[in-house]
Amino acid sequence: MANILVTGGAGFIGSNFVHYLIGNTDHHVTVLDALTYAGNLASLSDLPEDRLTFVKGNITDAPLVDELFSKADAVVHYAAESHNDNSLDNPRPFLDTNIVGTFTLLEAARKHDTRLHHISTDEVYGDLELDDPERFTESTPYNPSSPYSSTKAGSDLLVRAWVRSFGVRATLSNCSNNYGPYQHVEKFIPRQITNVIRGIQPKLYGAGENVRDWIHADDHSSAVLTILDKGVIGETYLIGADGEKNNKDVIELILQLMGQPKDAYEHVTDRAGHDLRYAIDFTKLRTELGWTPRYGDFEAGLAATIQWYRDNEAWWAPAKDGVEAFYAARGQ
Ligand code: NAD
Ligand code: TDX
Repeated sequence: MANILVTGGAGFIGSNFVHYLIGNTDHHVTVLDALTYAGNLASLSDLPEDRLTFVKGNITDAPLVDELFSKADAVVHYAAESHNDNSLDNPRPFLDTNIVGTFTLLEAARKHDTRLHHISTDEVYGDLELDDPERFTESTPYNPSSPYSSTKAGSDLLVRAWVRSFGVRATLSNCSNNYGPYQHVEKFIPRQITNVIRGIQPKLYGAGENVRDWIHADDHSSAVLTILDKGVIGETYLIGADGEKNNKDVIELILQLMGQPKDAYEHVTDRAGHDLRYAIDFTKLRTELGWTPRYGDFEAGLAATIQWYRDNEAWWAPAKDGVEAFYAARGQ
């Protein structure tokens, strides 16, 4: 049994990973999370207390990070400011958390020789044309578009530099768009599901041709655990599940699964600098570490996610009005 420190474990993907770790290993989990607007302790409330220690704190707090690293066998780093639209509104917290926060963890990993896995995104590679036959691979050049993705790219480069310069034992992964339970209502899929539940028209940015490569959060978790167990230090692994879909098709599928006419949505102001298409080639993870995704059926996964939001209104309702007011002020 090991003590795994999970930063950002009260957020969307982090909390799914904590559930996955507790359900599939005998590790003890320590969560370090600042409980920003995006963190929610209720996402961890059904877990056994003897398996989980929660620490409310900031990843930029060097003494706290140092103390937690001294007691951790491995660290998985999810904590981030994660929403592109927020980064267009107020970039500063993205630099503080994503850049300075990652730097703070790297210094602690260096001091304690702690195994670290850094979670990142396919957005560091920029975007692809709709008809481009290529997909992102581990050797695609970095070309981020937004304040969010540029700070994630910066954090990745810090990790690579600390591996090379100081011998820090780190791996990296860059994953495509996740969906599943516990995702904040600011994000595309939960926003539209909760709009329908509330009787608000779903909102599609621009024409909705933009393509995202969807993966279930549990598949992301199993891939991260595989990399933590078998990944080669210093290596980057792309995580995806062959889930490319355009936003218009996803919104229509949500409406159909929720018993609404499939055109019952509105087009709103497009995102500034909106990336057109992301697509992941995860051959390296499949062939070198033997990982494969288990959630092949997007429609079934989406239906289960819709049911989760129907069953857990108390989890998302407190954030809903504020999120819609933020978007309304932006014409979105
Ligand atoms: P999220 O916004 O839902 O959760 C982020 C969590 O980090 C929250 O619990 C928040 O309280 C915490 N946090 C933020 N700043 C902190 C700080 N300074 N100190 C401590 N805790 C802090 O994000 P998410 O969607 O779960 O994303 C998690 C990670 O996965 C991020 O690194 C993100 O870049 C990456 N990622 C996300 C996706 C996706 O589709 N959501 C895809 C690929 C990669
Ligand atoms: O109301 C909306 N309408 C809409 O059309 C919202 C909120 C979004 N969109 C579009 C924008 C994107 O093309 O849907 C797509 C998905 O949007 P988001 O959920 O904001 O995700 P995205 O910007 O693709 O980034 C996500 O995946 C990669 C995560 O938020 C990032 O943290 C991750 O790195």
